[in-house]
Amino acid sequence: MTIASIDTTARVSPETVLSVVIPTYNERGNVAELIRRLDRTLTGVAWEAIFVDDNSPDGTADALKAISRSDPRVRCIRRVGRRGLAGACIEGILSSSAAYVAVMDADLQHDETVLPAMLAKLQSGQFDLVAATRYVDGGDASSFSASRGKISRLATKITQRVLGTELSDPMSGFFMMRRASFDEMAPRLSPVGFKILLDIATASEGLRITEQAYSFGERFDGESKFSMQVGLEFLGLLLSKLSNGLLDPRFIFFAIVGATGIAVNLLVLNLALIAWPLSFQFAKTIATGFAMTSNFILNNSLTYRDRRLKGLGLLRGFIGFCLFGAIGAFTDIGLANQLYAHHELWWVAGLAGSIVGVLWNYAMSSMFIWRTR
Ligand SMILES: Nc1nc2c(ncn2[C@@H]2O[C@H](COP(=O)(O)OP(=O)(O)O)[C@@H](O)[C@H]2O)c(=O)[nH]1
Ligand SMILES: [Mg+2]
Repeated sequence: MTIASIDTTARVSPETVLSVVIPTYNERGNVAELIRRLDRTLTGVAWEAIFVDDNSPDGTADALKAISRSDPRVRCIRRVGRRGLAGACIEGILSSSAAYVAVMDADLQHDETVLPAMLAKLQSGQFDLVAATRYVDGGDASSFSASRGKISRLATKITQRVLGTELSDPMSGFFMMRRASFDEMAPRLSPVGFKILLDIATASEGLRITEQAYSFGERFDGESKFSMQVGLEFLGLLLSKLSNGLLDPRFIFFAIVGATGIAVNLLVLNLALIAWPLSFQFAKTIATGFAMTSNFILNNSLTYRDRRLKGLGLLRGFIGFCLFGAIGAFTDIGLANQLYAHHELWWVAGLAGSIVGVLWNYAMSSMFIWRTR
């Protein structure tokens, strides 16, 4: 058979105009229904659905694979060994070649019937981004539980005040934008955290934004992944934005964890001195051991949550963390001694030593332990 004899025309589909990116973690029971609804709503639009699944234990990726066998508009990027909503959205968007990309949740809380209106707004050429919002006329967030609603409104107020953003619902994860605008800002976005819209909307000046009201629905199936941790990550993003992007959210977490390490160190030292009043050195060794361990555990489950180490990797990581920590401590002490010898301002010397120590530990942890760089 010669190549010329192969008929490819049957496989040529119209160029995709809209990619809908859907991050998933344990959403097996929702994906088929979501695709059905997208199909019903997006008539006349050449669309595709890009699911980004972080290796959900419930087999979401398998369910999607089965669907995509008969529906070529559906594909799934399965990420192994990583977690994180923002990072998943970024990867999904970058994998698209359509002119417009939307991001929405898989649980059917985001009303897909507003997608055509959002697309029309972008196609008018007047806007770069359309944010779907629960808090303008026509929008509705009444399906939030009372406490979740309170948290959401409070976080919205703080965000608006701190960042000066005009978005009425900056915490939303439902939006559509021009792919070209995204490409331009992609290197500046943080893969950590839950609130990618907020990051995007504040990542570049001059982004032309408009809103689209919608009613926030009930979760169709499964459970919410909202947690204390998500709240903390959001705080990290806010602080990072406040520093004008100078401080990476990850570094902010690393520094906060470091501060809790100092508290643990002092607390355990105090207790150990009560138990062994005669040996300061022994008590201090125990205190430092505790602080190192708690720092490692917190960093593994918070700072580097998306790269969390497990099993043997966890043990290896812990040993490395302690070794680099010891080198960091030497550097800290050495530098502080030098500065103190020349300037005799104890706190300047001490602070400078600590800052270099933290930077060293952060750089080594990022490069060699959790390997984010
Ligand atoms: N890929 C990926 N998706 C996630 C992760 N965490 C949450 N999601 C998805 O993000 C969307 C929003 O999460 P959800 O639990 O509904 O948050 P809530 O609506 O704020 O309660 C859902 O589609 C989740 O499956 C994650 O770590 N990785
Ligand atoms: Mg949800």
